[in-house]
Amino acid sequence: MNRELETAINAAKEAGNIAIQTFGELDLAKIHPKDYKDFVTEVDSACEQRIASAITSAFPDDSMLCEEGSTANGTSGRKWIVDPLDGTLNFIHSFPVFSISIALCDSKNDLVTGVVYQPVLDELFTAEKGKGASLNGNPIHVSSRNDPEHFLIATGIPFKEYHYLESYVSMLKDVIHDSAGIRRAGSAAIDLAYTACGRFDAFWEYKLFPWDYSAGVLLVREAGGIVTSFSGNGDVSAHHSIVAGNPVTHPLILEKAKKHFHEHL
Ligand code: 2AM
Ligand code: CA
Repeated sequence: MNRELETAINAAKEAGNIAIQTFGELDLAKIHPKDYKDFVTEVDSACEQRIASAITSAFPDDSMLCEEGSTANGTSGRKWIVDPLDGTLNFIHSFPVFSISIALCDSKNDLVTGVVYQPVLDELFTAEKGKGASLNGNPIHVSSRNDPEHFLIATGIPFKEYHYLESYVSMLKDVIHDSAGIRRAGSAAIDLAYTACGRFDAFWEYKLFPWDYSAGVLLVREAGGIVTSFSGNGDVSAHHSIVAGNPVTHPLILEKAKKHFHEHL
């Protein structure tokens, strides 16, 4: 294991421990509105501080982008992308689905390291470019399901921007017909990690941020899956839209994304 992955794992576990200590007992005073229907808690900030200081002390020349505003402008050309708590609304409501997501891009902007940690289950998903993906040290692969009747598909439901709601609902109807069930877990990093290990057969969501998806995108790709934007581009940063799946489900969901979201792409 290289030093980058080791640093990311240690930071994610430390942040996970901070989150677990408050989970289920969060004081209302510690929740602050960030934006319309978007919240940040003092736990998000404490996790972010811990991760940011671990990364900057190990790699002082690297840049960093964190959801809650911590930044570093290093000279190495490499960039860490951090979501200290993905699934904050779940965390606030004591719904035990949230994660810590840490990714590293190299100087060519390629994802090279990804860690998603789900502290409630002590599940650590890791990936290194070209070396595969693992869950708690054991190799993982995307599902091999190829029959829509068996597909369990994850998504993120729009929660504050409504101009694409009709497109989303028509796509949802379409996917309902071609799957056994749909799940909305509330943490995109977990949706992608679960797609990487085959629990979910695919995942789609429109309008995410790099900290929500970067580590998870590497996990899915290193687990043998395919990830693109809704327009089929491997560079998902164009619309921050994600379609992830195995070699059978990805094209199926991508076709529906193109059909229903064409006016937004
Ligand atoms: P966050 O908890 O880090 O903000 C998927 O829908 C993503 O949107 C989640 O990973 C979540 O990341 C973010 N999000 C922000 N506000 C949300 C809300 N009100 N409901 C659902 N997801 C929200
Ligand atoms: Ca977050």
